[in-house]
Amino acid sequence: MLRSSWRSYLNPVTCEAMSLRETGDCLQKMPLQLAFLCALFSLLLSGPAAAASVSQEGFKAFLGSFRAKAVEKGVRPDVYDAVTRDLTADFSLPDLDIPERAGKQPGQPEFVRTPEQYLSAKYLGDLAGQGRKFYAAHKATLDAIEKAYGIDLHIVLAVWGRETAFGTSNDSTYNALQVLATLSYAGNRKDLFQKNFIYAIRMVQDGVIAARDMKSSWAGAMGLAQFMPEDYYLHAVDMDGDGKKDIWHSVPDALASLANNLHGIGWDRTQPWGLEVRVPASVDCSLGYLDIRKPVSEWAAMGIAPLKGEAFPPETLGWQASLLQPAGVYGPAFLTFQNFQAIREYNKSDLYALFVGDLADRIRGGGGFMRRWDTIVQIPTADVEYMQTRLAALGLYGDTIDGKAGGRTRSAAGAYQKRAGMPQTCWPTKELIAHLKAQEQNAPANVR
Ligand SMILES: [Ca+2]
Repeated sequence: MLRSSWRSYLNPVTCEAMSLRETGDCLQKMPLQLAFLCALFSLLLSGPAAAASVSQEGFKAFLGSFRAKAVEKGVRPDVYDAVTRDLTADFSLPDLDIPERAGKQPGQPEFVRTPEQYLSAKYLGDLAGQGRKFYAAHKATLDAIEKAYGIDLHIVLAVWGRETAFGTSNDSTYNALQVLATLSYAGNRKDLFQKNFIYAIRMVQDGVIAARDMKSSWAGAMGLAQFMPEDYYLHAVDMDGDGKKDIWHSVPDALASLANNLHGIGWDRTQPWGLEVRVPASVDCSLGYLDIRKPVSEWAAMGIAPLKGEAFPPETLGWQASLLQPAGVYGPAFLTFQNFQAIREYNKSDLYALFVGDLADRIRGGGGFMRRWDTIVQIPTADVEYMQTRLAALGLYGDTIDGKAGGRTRSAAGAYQKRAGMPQTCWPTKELIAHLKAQEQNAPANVR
């Protein structure tokens, strides 16, 4: 889906668990191999040649050469010229592909947020309170939206709460045209931003909004629902009937646009997103990965049981479910169903989907996790990357080296622990890192 591809557009490089509002944190880090390649590249180019890579003059030249492409996509030449005449590049933006910066990467954060921090019970509780008030204030609109788009309005509200705290914190301090033009010229994902730069100019041309009023996030996301210009053309709707699709000021328009965007994600109204469960120590935690799906009855046969109630309700036994342990054995565990996958279609992150699912439950009056998070001794990001690199070398891990303990990483850690006869945690621990280091020392050269 276009939306999810945007939401998670950086995931292959750096960020497994991230929404638009979190990209700033995430972008501070760059994979070691990439940083190394960039540094090597800079060295090869040696000095002045590399340093001349981006400039305001270069930006102007880019705008000149990009004109034909924009016109080919339906932008009128006079509109293009008017919009770009006084544009300057903003080289202070994150995520720019600038060789000068490669040698001076600020480095990665030493630690990433733990699941407990990401899923802060206090923040979720506060947002749920806002969400309930919001629901009461806009009940008629929300009911109409639910009817029109067939998506659970609590999920729509929860996504909105997650993205912008119900429109109260959307960080729109930039101008969309300036940031999209800059990222089109010097960003790490030029294709994505060039497409949206053209859509942004189209918005001016179509009279949607004046160029000076196109306030956005640093990445060009606009309005109450933080839509990219392309999202606007694909999903924006006029819910309040004033003839305009106003995602900036109209709550009904913004909410309906979001619901329209979520419409295609495959929500099953007969199922919850998941259930919190207890997992006996005998269960191999490396099975706790989204791609491993089994009927609830099979999980139950392993001794997994719901935390609320004695046993799984009979109607759930045939549902396909995945085991999710966001902090390995050190915190709450869940069986997740199809709707969890649906939320991940919007943003491919387990923690994001868990946040949205729980927030929706809390707005509905339930939610919250029963099992507490254990205190986790945080492993530095560099050590998690080392672990991922070693697990990859050992054939246990095939995903990005990103220093984050995502589902594949946790599962691979558990698989290694099982193979090594260690207690399974499915979470990076000092003991696991030490074991991997010793293993590397002792291994024959061909498996290092
Ligand atoms: Ca409207």
